[in-house]
Amino acid sequence: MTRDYSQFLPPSGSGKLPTRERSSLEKLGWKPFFSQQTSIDTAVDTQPVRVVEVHRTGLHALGEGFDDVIPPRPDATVGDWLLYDQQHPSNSKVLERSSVFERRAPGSDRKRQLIAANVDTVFIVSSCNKDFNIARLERYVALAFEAEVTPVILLTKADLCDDPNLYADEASAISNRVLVEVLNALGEEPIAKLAPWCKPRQTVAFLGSSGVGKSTLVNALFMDGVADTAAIREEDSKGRHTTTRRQLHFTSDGCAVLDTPGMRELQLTDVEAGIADVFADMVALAGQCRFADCKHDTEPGCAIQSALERGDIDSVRLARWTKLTAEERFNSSSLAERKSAEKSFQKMINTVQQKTRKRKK
Ligand SMILES: Nc1nc2c(ncn2[C@@H]2O[C@H](COP(=O)(O)OP(=O)(O)OP(=O)(O)O)[C@@H](O)[C@H]2O)c(=O)[nH]1
Ligand SMILES: [Mg+2]
Ligand SMILES: [Zn+2]
Repeated sequence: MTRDYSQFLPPSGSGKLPTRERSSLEKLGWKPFFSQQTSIDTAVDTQPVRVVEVHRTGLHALGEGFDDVIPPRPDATVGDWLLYDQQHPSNSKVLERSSVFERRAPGSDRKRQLIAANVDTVFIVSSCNKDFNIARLERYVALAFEAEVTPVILLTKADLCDDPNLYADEASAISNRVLVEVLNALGEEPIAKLAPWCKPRQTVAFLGSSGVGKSTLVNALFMDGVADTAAIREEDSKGRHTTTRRQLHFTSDGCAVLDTPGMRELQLTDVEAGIADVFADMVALAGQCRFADCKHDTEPGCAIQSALERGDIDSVRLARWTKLTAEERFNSSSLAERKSAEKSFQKMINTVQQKTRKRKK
């Protein structure tokens, strides 16, 4: 299969700006998309600042001659641009975002949690070891597709693995719209391999489990230890949650690099379109089922069941799609809807698991 990666490379015009020095705002990732939302007059009273770190007590923000902690607000996250009103901070305005990642927070309150805003490329990092999990990668890719952020899968620790291509092949099968790079994050290759996306005025983010090498890659881009790293547990390849908060770093030529703490769990919410993009073949088949509300179970005229019988689709992947879709629907519903859905959701999971078990036998 030939792949067209061109749509996922940053636009060619976003490279060097040879004729003039980049302003300090541009070095923080300021682009026409944001400047169109303000005017010179407005910017004088309320200067644009970018959130580079979220603390419990405030937002660390940078701007032109500005480096300060400003009052916290729940609707702003790392990567956001604010028109900061120094006199009345609560009047500051969060600018419309070019993209946003959010998830359903773990724990009992399960609120929506903003992960990051205004990201152009997300590096979904996993390792060629026990961390590798195709269902988890699919989740991250769905999240990126939903946010219309370019996903790139980075498989680290190739140097510790006998056959990294096995991992690369599996990851490449997720979607023909995602590029997969295999690398040794401690070696010489990261800068060259990530260069197509790490350009001036671009914001790139590293997401993935703890211990996969996100901070190691950040350090590689800076050729300097800007981020702490620590060894993983050998027996199960689990990391130690070394990075504890999301943090934007800026390269000298103005690429914003977001390091994030390893996520224990990525519960998707409001990413129906993103999931449909990852499982586009399944969605297309489902459209051919006789009944619009087909559960792809025992209904007559089910195109999914027919494809399964013909061996055109993989039952394990089908089970992942069914589970992810049901989970997303559940997470995106209101609390009241969720309570009533909880029972049927659990029942569905049990059925899927039973079926997968049977098919594997
Ligand atoms: N040999 C080898 N070691 C790597 C590679 N990538 C990361 N490591 C090591 O793996 C360990 C974990 O790397 P980190 O960069 O701290 O991982 P992280 O993803 O930032 O982890 P958290 O901050 O806990 O989320 C460190 O000891 C790194 O030196 C790689 O490609 N090859
Ligand atoms: Mg880290
Ligand atoms: Zn069906």
